[in-house]
Amino acid sequence: MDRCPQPNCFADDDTTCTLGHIRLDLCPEWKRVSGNALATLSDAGHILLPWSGLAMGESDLNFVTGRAKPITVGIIGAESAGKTTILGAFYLLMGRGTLTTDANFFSNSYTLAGWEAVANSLRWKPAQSPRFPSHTPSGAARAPGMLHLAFRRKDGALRDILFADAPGEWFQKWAINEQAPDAEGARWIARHADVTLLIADRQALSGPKMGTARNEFQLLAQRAVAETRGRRLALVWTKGDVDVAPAMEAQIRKAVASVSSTVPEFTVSVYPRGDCDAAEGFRELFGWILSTKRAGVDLPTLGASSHDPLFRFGRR
Ligand SMILES: Nc1nc2c(ncn2[C@@H]2O[C@H](COP(=O)(O)OP(=O)(O)O)[C@@H](O)[C@H]2O)c(=O)[nH]1
Ligand SMILES: [Mg+2]
Repeated sequence: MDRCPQPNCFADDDTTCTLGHIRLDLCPEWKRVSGNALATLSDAGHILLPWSGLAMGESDLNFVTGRAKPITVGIIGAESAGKTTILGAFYLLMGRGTLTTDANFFSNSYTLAGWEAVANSLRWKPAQSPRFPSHTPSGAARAPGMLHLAFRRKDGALRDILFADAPGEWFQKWAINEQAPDAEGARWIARHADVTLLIADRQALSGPKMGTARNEFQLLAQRAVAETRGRRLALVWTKGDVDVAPAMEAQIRKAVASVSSTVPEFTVSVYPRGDCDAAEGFRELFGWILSTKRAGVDLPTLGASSHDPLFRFGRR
């Protein structure tokens, strides 16, 4: 079958059935259109979940956005720059209870299966050392897969965070041509990200193709910086265990400096460096992400203006 007729159903892409059926052969809608008439009352006892736990697409976001507007984190970087590894490391540290301090407790996640898929290969298992996550495929999907985490602060307030993990190919196309038809996902991230992590891959910036890697980073930084327009941006060096020439580091910093001279910098690595625990870099980065505050809406006092709200607030 080509498409489930339910609006916003992506079951035929092996992702989320909008009615919550994990097994498609139990979905009455699916059976109806696929000509299998056996679907009926026998399914009534099944408990349905409205989501699958896998990474979310744009139309699943109402589970999260109905509660409060989440903070969306866009991870922008070239292919194999270490983007998915950052997410896997966050999840493993969270599982050990060491990602955040007492000021922010893990509360819930709508995408635990998605997190597992990312982090599973990074785990130590009996008779097998960890591997890196498999390549994030660009495939046919046009929007990024979103991973969700929610934290509760000491004062009881909840904070939802969405991480957009996208394949590097999208960003490379977007850096060259902002309007590239197959860079829709990169444009989505640039438009929605409250926090942008711009990834500088130390391995690429010191390897045999370091010149190309630098040029690509400069293009990507230029585009990302132009799009941030006052939103938070950090420079994140991945593969911190790899040495990079100081002159190259300076060129990378210069490429992001046009936004402000105080772009925060973080270095992460899955290997320990000197006395420094490998987890520390990831914790620092996560702490910075969690410190993001939503700009409050500044409501004018009543009677201050008789204009239509459109002229007071504009339209965003
Ligand atoms: N040396 C080193 N290599 C890393 C590190 N993190 C990731 N890598 C390498 O980078 C590759 C790509 O990582 P991945 O997270 O899939 O990159 P993505 O394409 O940006 O999501 C991995 O397969 C590893 O070989 C690190 O901390 N140190
Ligand atoms: Mg990836």
